[in-house]
Amino acid sequence: MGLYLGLDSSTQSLSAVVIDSDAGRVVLQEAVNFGQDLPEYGSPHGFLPNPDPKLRHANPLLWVAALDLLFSKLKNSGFDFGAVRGVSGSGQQHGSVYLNRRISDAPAWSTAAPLVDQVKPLLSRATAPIWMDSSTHAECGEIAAAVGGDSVVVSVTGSRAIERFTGPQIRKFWKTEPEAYAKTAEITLVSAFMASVLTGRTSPIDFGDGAGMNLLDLQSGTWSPALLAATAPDLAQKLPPAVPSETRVGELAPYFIERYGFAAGTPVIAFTGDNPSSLVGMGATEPGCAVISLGTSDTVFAAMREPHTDPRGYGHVFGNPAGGFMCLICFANGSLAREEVAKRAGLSWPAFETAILQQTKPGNGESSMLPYFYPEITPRLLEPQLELDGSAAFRAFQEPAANARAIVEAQALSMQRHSDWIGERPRSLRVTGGASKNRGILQVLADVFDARIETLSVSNSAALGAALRAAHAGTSLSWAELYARFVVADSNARVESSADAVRAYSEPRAKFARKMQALGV
Ligand code: XUL
Repeated sequence: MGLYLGLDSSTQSLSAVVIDSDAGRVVLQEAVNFGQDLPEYGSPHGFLPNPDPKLRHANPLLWVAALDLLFSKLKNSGFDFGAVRGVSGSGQQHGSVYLNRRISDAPAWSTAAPLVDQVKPLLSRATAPIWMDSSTHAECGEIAAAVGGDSVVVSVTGSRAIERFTGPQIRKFWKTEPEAYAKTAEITLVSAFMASVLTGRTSPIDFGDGAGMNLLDLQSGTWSPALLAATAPDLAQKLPPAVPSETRVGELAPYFIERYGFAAGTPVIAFTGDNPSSLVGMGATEPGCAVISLGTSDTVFAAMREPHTDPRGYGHVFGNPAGGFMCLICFANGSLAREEVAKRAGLSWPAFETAILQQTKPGNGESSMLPYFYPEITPRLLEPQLELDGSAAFRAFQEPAANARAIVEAQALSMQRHSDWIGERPRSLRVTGGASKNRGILQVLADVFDARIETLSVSNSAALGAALRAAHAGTSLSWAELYARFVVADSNARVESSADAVRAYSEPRAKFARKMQALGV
């Protein structure tokens, strides 16, 4: 039996998926929800509440505590860690962790104390800026100016200087806390941090997640000296090396073997970003298949034939964990914005689905919404922009069904508009993430994109992708063989577009485009 464990450390939870590569079976799925299961960290949505919507940091110790909690849950349920042949994982992208010692130089984890108590003294910065942070506008401008403009940043790193990306965040840390920066021996990503904790050694950063830092030269696969210099002093010494995603970065530390019963020598494959990992989990590492992931952030991504960049400057090019590149567009107003509408309109989640499917029509009459409850990444809006067009009741969130449809239509129109540069019009889209269970949302996506929507039987595609990456490294199975076993379309959840509905979106699409033009984005 060949069991492979995939972990996904995302914004709101840490999940595990275990697959049996021989039997072609998902053996278990388990998760720890940061807000519900670890309330002592005061992070109901996984990050530290801050009245300034531009500031979004998380406590990295929460992620470490979640790892022990998740493994304890699995152990208590009788799971045999000794049968696991390999581990890999993914993390929310761009977030960075700052350590006063390289993890490789820290004492080996002792089984006498919880992991979190041993990691705490290693932090040179108590909090980690995460992908939702948009407080580094000035630093983005400084970095771009230092290297000759945003066009240079795009051509080297695949993205222009972006507020949530790690380089601008590192620069802000250096500018605002120079002493703490000087004491920092290691700066790593959430993904590589989790791999480092598991191996007890500094883990390299993979090309998939490393490309989300504004520091990696995509062509050479090494840190760009010009961008390092433009970001902060002595940065080269503080970053782990960048490596291909299939790299074996070490083996599980004795702590995990003694405490949970993993086999000695269990290999750990480089962790990557949650989106690159989802590309694998959705079986989409070959061009021609686009994915929409509906999570805390909504993302649209696809493998790329040739790396090319978004002329509007919002999209990104990352490493594809199976080799080559992928493109990605990220929307910050994803599930938290949908939840906000549900809350303001007084709708339960099932009612939100019924509202779209049964109580409203494509195009939503005259009711529409600019859906930016929070600063937005795509289009780049540093201030929230919430605007409702329609009756007074609609504007006051007192037409719950129309309010629900309005946010979902606005999100879908935005996804379509801002993914047009990918250049391939997909006939079918694979949709994943928590909200992909909502058929109302799937129907709107089908009609706006005029495409068939498919969902897969495992909903945590990032953790599944991690398990598949561990299995790919540990067996002779090809990607195609692994996909045939594990990437199974849910035949009950296929949604087709309807010609009438497709037509109904031509005016809302034009109206949405006018709104974007008026905002200058
Ligand atoms: C991608 C991005 C988000 C996070 C969410 O660029 O910022 O999708 O990866 O975890």
